[in-house]
Amino acid sequence: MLITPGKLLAKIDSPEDLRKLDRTQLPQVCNELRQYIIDNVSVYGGHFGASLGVVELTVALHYVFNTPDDQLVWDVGHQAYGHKILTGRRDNFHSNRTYGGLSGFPKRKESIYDAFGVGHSSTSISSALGMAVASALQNHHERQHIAIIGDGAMTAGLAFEGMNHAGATDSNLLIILNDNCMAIDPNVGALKEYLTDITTSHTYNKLRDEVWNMLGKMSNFGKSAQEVVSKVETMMKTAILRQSNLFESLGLRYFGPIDGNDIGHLTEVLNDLKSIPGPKILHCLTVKGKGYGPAEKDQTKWHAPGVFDKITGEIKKKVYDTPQPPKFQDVFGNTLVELAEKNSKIVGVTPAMPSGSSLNIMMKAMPDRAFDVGIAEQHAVTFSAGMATRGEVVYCNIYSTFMQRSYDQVVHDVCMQELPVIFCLDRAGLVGADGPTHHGAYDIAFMRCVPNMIVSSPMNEQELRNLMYTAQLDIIQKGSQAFTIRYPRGNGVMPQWQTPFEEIKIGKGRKIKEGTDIAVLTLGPVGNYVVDAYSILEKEGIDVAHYDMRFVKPLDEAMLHEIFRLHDRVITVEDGCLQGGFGSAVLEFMIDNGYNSRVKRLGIPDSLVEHGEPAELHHECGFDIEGILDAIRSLMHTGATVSF
Ligand SMILES: Cc1ncc(C[n+]2csc(CCOP(=O)(O)OP(=O)(O)O)c2C)c(N)n1
Repeated sequence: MLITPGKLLAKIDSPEDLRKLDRTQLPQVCNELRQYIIDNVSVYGGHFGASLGVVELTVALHYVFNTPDDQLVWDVGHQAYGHKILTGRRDNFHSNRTYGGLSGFPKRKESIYDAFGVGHSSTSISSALGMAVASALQNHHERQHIAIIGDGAMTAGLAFEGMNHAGATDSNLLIILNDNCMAIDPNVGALKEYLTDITTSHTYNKLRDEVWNMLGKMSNFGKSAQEVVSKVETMMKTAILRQSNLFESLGLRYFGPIDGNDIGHLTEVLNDLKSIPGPKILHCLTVKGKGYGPAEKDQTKWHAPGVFDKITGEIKKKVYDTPQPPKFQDVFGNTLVELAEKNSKIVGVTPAMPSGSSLNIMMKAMPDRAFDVGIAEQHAVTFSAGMATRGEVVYCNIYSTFMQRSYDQVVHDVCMQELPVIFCLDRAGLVGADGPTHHGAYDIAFMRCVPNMIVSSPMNEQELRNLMYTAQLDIIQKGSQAFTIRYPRGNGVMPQWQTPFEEIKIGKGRKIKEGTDIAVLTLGPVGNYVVDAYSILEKEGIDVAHYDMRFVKPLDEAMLHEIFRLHDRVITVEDGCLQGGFGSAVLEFMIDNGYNSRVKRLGIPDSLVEHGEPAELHHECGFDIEGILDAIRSLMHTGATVSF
């Protein structure tokens, strides 16, 4: 479907074209950009509310600053659609997030305007500071470095580490705090309260108006810039510091709050700030979903709504005649409440993903026992560890990819202290359209090498429930090991998923199918591909044995002895990295025990897998049905035993 940009937007092939326009034309550019985002996302899907909220900021930044020489660093990057459209990617924007198309996030390989690749939050301040320091070292003192960070992303420790460093330098760094009071769900924590206080403070606002009036009068700072700055500072310091401005106390000059959806004022202010040296922060208030009614009203739902009817605001969902399997995340959310009803020690933790993880079900049912700690994965893990020391049974739910942030906390604060925290890793494996920054590729490898850690993955909803049930039984019985349960994004395979709880013996796999020709060992839902391949293999006269191993640590050694005794051809399948993953664990067992079967491992290769539909990506990596069939056929046609 052809989406036509408005008159002005159609002529903007790069920010240079934008900068040729008259200031008075900018409101129209904003309208057209907003409309183009609505037109595209309604048809092709993607992130939505965040990009609408920063339309004015995006236009103002590219209008005022000399991009790409000046460095714009978007935090998280889910709000950068307008930036992509203004920087030469307008006509290809329909391919956003599709296989072979544009990435949904800024990406260095994609454009020189994407100063830093993102996807995970709170990296913008540190990376922009690094650029600013490098520019100074290279004598590019005129270059500007701008980090655009949301109030949600600002809650992470990394953002504070960046500010702590920046405030002690004289770097040419401008932090734009895009404050819309939202993360994906409403933002949480004391910082949020602080930002609201500073926004509504009467004294502060009066002073701010005076300051901006004064700045407004100075059309060109020129040589008087220093003088103005010091006057501004004196005024700010006397009044703002009296209120102990957090950012000022970290050594950043604080400006704002201003209306970040007012393009006229924004361009003036940014222009003024260009002449003010040193690290500084501009606090902008914006509305997530700005300009599209339904998205302004229900900001969580419209964070990434999927395709929708832009006229009625109806989000289009596929309609089915028969009951469909639930999402794994909902099985997690509902099962946790069921377990917590029986065991008052059970609590839930999420770092800023209540709706993404479905912990919001428990937050609603048991608000005192479910915690959203903000975008703070490291804290989420250590906080869980602290609760575990006092006997709480903690289900800490973190997306596999974001767990990478908290690895030291897993090692140092949980496993070394023999604390039994239960980690539920959602979005494990290839996630699809979000691409490489979000694929949960590495967790099997990085979790299985840590002592005092159990690592498991359910093949279906029933196994997820039973693993969740088993994890808390294990704590009650032993209580000294962490327990990881990894499961993917999206739906399972069992419409009737609310089965009675059954304990799964830790480290026990299950043989799903006997067979004599070849053994296929799977971990997690990829096992369903193998089940779907049975009938094709049968027709081809290949008798496959299939084992759902369930645990990668501890491995089911008895089962593996049986497998290697009976089979000289073995295939392992996992939705995780091949380096150090499940297949590697099976190989280690084989070598350590003196077997020498021919083993083929299927999984994520040692290269970045880009974005696309999960089925496309599984196919690319060779572990969809077709890939598994090919591997089985080719192994059947090679000599079996390897000679060493
Ligand atoms: C480390 C990390 N944790 C969690 C996420 C998931 N996530 C994506 S956007 C988002 C909310 C960001 O809020 P904010 O920075 O305020 O931006 P807004 O969407 O409000 O514009 C979250 C939690 C992430 N991208 N990175």
